[in-house]
Parts: sequence; structure tokens; C-alpha cells
Amino acid sequence: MTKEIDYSLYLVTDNGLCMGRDLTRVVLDAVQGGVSMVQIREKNSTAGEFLNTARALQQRLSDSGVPLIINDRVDVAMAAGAHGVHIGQEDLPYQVVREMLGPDKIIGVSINTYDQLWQASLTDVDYLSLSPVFPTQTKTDTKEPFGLEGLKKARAMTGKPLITIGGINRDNLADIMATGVDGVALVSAVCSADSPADAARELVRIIRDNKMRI
Ligand code: TZP
Ligand code: MG
Repeated sequence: MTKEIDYSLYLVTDNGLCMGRDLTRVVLDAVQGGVSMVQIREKNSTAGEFLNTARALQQRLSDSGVPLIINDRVDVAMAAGAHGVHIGQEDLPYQVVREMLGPDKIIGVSINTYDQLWQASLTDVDYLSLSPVFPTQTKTDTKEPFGLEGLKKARAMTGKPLITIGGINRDNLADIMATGVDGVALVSAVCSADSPADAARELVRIIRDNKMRI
């Protein structure tokens, strides 16, 4: 079943890149600017801190229609009543996550190879995130970037909602959207911006102008 989800501008958080500002404030500003989906990714938080952040955001976002996704932690997502979970290739297998969350929650998977893309396409995972498309300093243990050609190839391989992440900013966003992806995930281009709201607004405009109509 395909859920009606707007993947176009997907904010992934990193507390350390918020320039000392409160994470919740940064996320709410970015949503004000037009972010369509939010993933809390806090690798250095304790489970309790992660849960507090997730609960606070779940409450603040509940009227916005913007889904809140939790990175890695199915337990935190369940406890916070979040909309879903984003898992990597080294997290719990997605079949197990689906059994735990049920059919209505959103599950996204990071894809680092074409073989993984193919395998995940055969499952009921909701979206695939090709990672990374470009080099990035935000995550240091990434595989070789796919580049625009790799992204085009991935787009041709799957009918599932496909997004991509890694080194995306206002300068390369138009080229990325022209490949036919359903959306982009970004960390630093929004979290570290002087105004997360203005940054999101500009990215939304570029996405609107360059989204492929199929
Ligand atoms: N996964 C692959 S690259 C990446 C993640 C979480 C970080 C992307 O960060 P940025 O700042 O948008 O390049
Ligand atoms: Mg993970």
C-alpha cells in the first residue's frame, strides 16, 4: 500500500549542527518555512534525551501534518507515538520493524548499493533513501557517493518513493530534482542556516520549480 506522504523536503536533525540553538526551535522554524517531513537523528543523545526530544516535537508538530520520523530507535518511536522510523542497513531488519510498528507507520531505509535498492524494492518499506548522493562532512562513515548518474540509475530501478541525502544544498538541488526523485533529505543546509525558515523557503521554491512531472 502506498501512503500519501510528501517527501519533497525532508529535514534530518543533528543537534551539533544547530549553532547552539534549541533543536526544537530549529525544527519548528524549518517547518514554518515549508519542510514537509522531519527525522530526528541524534546519535549522541541518551535514550531518555532522545525520547524527550521526540515527545516534545511530536506534540508540537501534531497539528502541522508534518510526519515525525525517528532514526534507528523503534522503541523511541513507539514510546513517542511518532509517525515512523528510518533504519539503516545495520539496524533491525525492516520485516521486524514492520511487525513491531504495524502497517500504518512509515518505514524508510537507507540504501548504499544497487543490490540493497533492488532487495528493498521488493518489500513493503515505504521509502528508500539513496545515500550519499554527494560527499558530506556531516556523516563521515559513508560509502562512495552515487552522484547524479547513480541517482538516475536508481530512479530507473524502482517505483517506490525515492529520496536521497548527502551534501545537498541550494546550489545542487535543481539537478537532483531533475532526476525524478520524490524528495531530498538535508541536515546542514537547514540546521546550520542563519534562518532555518528562510533556508527551507528557498529550498521549497527550488523544488517546486524543478520537480519532474511524470
Ligand atoms: N546519511 C547519509 S549522508 C548524511 C546522512 C545522515 C548526512 C547528510 O548531511 P548534509 O549536511 O545534508 O550533507
Ligand atoms: Mg541507523
